[in-house]
Amino acid sequence: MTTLSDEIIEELADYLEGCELEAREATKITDRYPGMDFDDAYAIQYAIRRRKLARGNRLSGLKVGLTSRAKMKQMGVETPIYGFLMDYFDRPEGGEIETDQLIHPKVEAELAFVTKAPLKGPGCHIGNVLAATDFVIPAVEIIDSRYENFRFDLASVIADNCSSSRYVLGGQMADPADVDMRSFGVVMERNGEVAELGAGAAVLGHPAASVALLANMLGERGEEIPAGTLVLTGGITAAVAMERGDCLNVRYQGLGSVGMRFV
Ligand code: OOG
Ligand code: MG
Repeated sequence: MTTLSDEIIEELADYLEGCELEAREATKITDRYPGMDFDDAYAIQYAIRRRKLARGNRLSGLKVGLTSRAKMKQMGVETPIYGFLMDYFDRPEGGEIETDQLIHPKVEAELAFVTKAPLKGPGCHIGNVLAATDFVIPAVEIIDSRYENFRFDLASVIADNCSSSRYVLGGQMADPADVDMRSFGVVMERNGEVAELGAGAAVLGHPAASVALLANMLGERGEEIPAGTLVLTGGITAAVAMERGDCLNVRYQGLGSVGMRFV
């Protein structure tokens, strides 16, 4: 049940999306509406999604965030959240990320799943996810909270589409049966130096658990993960801040690497 009126939800969606599109910092929306709840927050996020679809942008996937202890600790928020990805977030492997379109980007190494059958909660588990997975593929998510210094509470970040801004897929896709996703190692190098490293188990014990959680959270709204959906399962390590001129290279055990340059 939302506590905010439809009018205020649309106004906040307009405000946060405007900040995204113009790379402007936003003030935390819970400062103005301290009583808002998670239903309000997702209502704002879905309003932003509808605005983009109405403008002709296409949905390109879904993401789950705050799924690893490293991320939860870094952000001071302990509950996994989900958001959406749009076609214009997509950047090519080995390409450039334009920093003047962003406020203060950070990068996350993630394992992405692409489904071949719908997944619907409640009751969705890792087994259902693996059976419905077409392939997994390495991903880097570029997050860019619209809030000053990435300082937010859960409701504010959910409304801000979980800081989503860009993503890069790359490396090699793989059959889920061929990847030991718990011991799957990632090494993030910024300008040739190791910045963070971790293993897949950091994500809820197993990255597929993140997809199951998403199916179960969507199930509460009567929604499902359709076949053919790209799902980013969440940063394995803490996120790393990038500036103009920085190069990123992430190595994914057995699945190649993903690189990009911030210009
Ligand atoms: C929220 C988004 C978190 C992840 O992978 O954990 C996220 C944030 O930290 O700004 O995308
Ligand atoms: Mg992420």
